[in-house]
Amino acid sequence: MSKHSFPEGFLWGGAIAANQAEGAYLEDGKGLTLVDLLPTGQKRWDVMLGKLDSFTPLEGEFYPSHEAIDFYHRYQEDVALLAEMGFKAFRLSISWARIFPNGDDPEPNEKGLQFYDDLFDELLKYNIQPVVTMAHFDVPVHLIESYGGWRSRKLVGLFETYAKTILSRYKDKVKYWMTFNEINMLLHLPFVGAGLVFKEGENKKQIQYQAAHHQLVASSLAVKACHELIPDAKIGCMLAAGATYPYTCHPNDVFEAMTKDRESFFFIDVQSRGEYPGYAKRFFRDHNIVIDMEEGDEALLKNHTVDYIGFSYYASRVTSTDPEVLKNITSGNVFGSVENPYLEKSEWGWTIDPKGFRTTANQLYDRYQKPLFVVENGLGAVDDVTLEGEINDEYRIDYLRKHIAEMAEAIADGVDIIGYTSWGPIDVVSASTGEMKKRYGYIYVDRDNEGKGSLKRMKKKSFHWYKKVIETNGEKR
Ligand code: BGP
Repeated sequence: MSKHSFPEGFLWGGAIAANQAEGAYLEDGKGLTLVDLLPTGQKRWDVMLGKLDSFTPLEGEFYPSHEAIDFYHRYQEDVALLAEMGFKAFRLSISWARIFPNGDDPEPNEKGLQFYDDLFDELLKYNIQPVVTMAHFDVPVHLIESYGGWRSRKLVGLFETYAKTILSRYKDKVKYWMTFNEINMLLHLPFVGAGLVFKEGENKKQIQYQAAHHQLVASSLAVKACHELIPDAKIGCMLAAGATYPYTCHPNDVFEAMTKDRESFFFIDVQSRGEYPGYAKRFFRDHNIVIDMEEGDEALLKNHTVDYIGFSYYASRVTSTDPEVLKNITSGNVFGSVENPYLEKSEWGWTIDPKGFRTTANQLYDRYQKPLFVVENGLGAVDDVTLEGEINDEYRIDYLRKHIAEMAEAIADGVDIIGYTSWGPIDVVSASTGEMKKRYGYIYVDRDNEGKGSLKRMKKKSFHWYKKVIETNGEKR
């Protein structure tokens, strides 16, 4: 395959989220967030899907976010390793509950603010650009108990206060922002995405789309605040992307694939084009959904659109309208997909589709004509440490190499991509399974599913490989 080059200043790096890395879940005044209450095992899925009748703190073993990889205390060592790989950018999220422990406190928590100040200083010391997600699956628990999470309009104002607080505090240190991580996840994991729990008999779709409206308005308010407070910053949205293929060329399948993609594009259509698309309005009519909008919402959405499109890409999906075919849905990934006979899968059943990455990037660029930022991509796999202490993760290198090659192709297609932060450059807790054994990193963390292990960091084979990729701006891969 011919090699195409990456633009100068391309932001190579990696991405993590507060709740999957920091640990220290109650330290220095932090309040509880929804992930702190996710148990391990089957019950986890019920909670994530919002299936519980009422929200009560659960008993049992908890998602290892309580300690995670202890990034809160070890970030200096970790940042030094990222710097050794030559990172240009590091995406991380701020935990809302570190800044406002209950989400609605009158004053921010200074110790929480200080932690991110120190972390940003550490990154900037090595010329690593922080790329900050304001909300990554961690609504403060108090907001769920008191207001029902994002179903309440109240959260819009609270989020705006939080956004303005962090924007003003870090205005000299952070130039890349994004509002809600994988905003479309609200439709698939409503508890995780928006702190939603449903009561028996409720119209779930109504509640989800009303919550979506609140997040979209909150996102616009954050964009507005960012542009006012930090004129030289860029603020984007973040979509869990992945092209949907029709199972056959039957026109019904083709239309269904488009419809599935639009379920996700809906969010970005509002955040980037600034208005509710016609297909969404029709969907609302067909499903008796009535969005309660306040005066001024539409103007706000229109006037404060995002500067770039952030997205994660792990896999593509296949859909069909044939009930027989639909019996073959695999549930490895939250999106669910009909088996694709042409593709291999990861150990967790996620399809591996580098070409789909190029397709997705092209689709997004065709649709929005704004710079794209690939803020998550990678392979979750079990890693073995040899007796010599080596981790030979050739499979990970192979996945990333192929995806980077297709990203180069997309750039050659004319797609404007400004950066690539692969997921979990240092192993973190898995969002979907709560496990440690599903690893994405270039840096291994000695910790297992039961929370045992020294937390020692070790370089994997991919560490040296990715260093070379960055050093040569993607030429050597
Ligand atoms: C995305 C999330 C991340 C992340 C990643 C990998 O959906 O934004 O938080 O964890 O997927 O998923 P998992 O950890 O479930 O393998």
